[in-house]
Amino acid sequence: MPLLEDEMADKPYSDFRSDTVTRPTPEMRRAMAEAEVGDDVLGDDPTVQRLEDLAARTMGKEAGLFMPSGTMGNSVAVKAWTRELEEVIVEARAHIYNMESTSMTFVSRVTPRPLASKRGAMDPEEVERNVRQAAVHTPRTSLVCLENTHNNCSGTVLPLDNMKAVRAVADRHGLRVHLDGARIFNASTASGVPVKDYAAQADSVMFCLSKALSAPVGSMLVGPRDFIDYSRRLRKMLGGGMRQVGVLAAAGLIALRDMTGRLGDDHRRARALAEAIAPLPGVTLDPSDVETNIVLFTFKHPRLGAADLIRELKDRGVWALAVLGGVRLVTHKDVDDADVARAAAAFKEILA
Ligand code: TLP
Repeated sequence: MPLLEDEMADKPYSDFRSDTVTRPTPEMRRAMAEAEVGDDVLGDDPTVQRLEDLAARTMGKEAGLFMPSGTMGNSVAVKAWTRELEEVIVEARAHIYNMESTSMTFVSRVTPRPLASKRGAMDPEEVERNVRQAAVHTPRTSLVCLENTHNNCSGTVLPLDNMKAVRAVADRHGLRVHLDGARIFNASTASGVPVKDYAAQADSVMFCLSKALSAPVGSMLVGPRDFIDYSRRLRKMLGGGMRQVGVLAAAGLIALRDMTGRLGDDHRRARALAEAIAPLPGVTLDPSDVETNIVLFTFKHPRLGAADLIRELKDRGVWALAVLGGVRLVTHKDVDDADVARAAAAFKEILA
C-alpha cells in the first residue's frame, strides 16, 4: 500500500482494543518525513522543542518534556515528587497503580495507598483521613495521583469540583498532585472544561499523544521548570533519552494542534455501542455511564466466559480487550459508524 494512502480504507477487522491502535494520519507521516531534527539529548532538536513548548502552553505550565510513553511520564513524575519512606495516595483502579508494572514501588520505592472511589473520583474527606505524618512506624504521605479520564472506570470524567477539593486537601497538608491525563482532551471534550482548568489543580500533568490523538508514539510531561529539568535527568536515567526524535515530535505537534477537535465523534460512537450491547444477556452496563470513548463492562453469562466472548467477537472481525476483570471496547479515529454497527451485530449474534 502506498505510504500516504488511508490505511484504514478497506479493513478486514474493526479494532476496538484501545485508542492506542490508531495509525498516524497522512499529514503526520508527511510531517515526520520532513521534520527538522537534531540530537535531543544534547538539546538540539527544534521540533521537539516546539512540541514541548506547545504542550506546556496548552496546559498552562512552565515547561514540558517529550516522553516515549505515558508509563515513563508517570514513573518519572512520581520519582521526581517523592523520596523513599514516603507514601502516595492513588485511586484503587488507577492505571498508575494497576497497569504500570509496579513502577511506583520499583522505580520510586514508595508505597501506594489505594483508595476506593465513586467512578474514579475519590472522596476528598477520605483522602484527608489517609494523609499520614512521618513517624517511626509510618511513611509520610507526599503525593496524590489523579486520573482524568479514568480508564478503568469506563473513561469517566473526573469532575473539576472533585479535583479542586482534592487539591485543597493537598495544599492543607503540603502534598503534591500529579494528574495522569492520558486522555485529558477526552475529559475536556465531554465536560466543556478547558484542559488548563484541570491542569491547574495539579503540579504536574502527563498526557498522551499516542492514544485518542493518533500520534504513533509519545506522551508529554508538563509542570514547573525545575521539576521538568530534574525529570529530564530521570528520563535519561531510565533510558528514555532519544536522539533525532523530532521525527516523532512532528507527529505529536499535529496530534496536539489538529486531533483534539474530533473526539466528540468517538464519544458519540462509544455511547451508541453501549446502548446496543447493554440489553444483551450477560452484559452489565449502564450506557449513561459511558461519558467518553471507553465502553467497559462486566460479563457474566451461563454459557460463555469473558475470554470466550472476546474470541467469538474476534471470529466476527471485532477486536475487544479483557481488562481488570471486564471486557473493554474503545472508539477512536480508525473506527467509524460502520465498525460500530459491525460490533453491535456481532454481539447480538453471539448473545441474543
Ligand atoms: N493505557 C493502555 C493500556 O495500558 C491498558 C490502554 O490501552 O488504555 N495512563 C492511562 C490512564 C492509560 O490508559 C495508559 C495506557 C497509560 C497511562 C500508559 O500509557 P503508555 O501505554 O503510553 O505507557
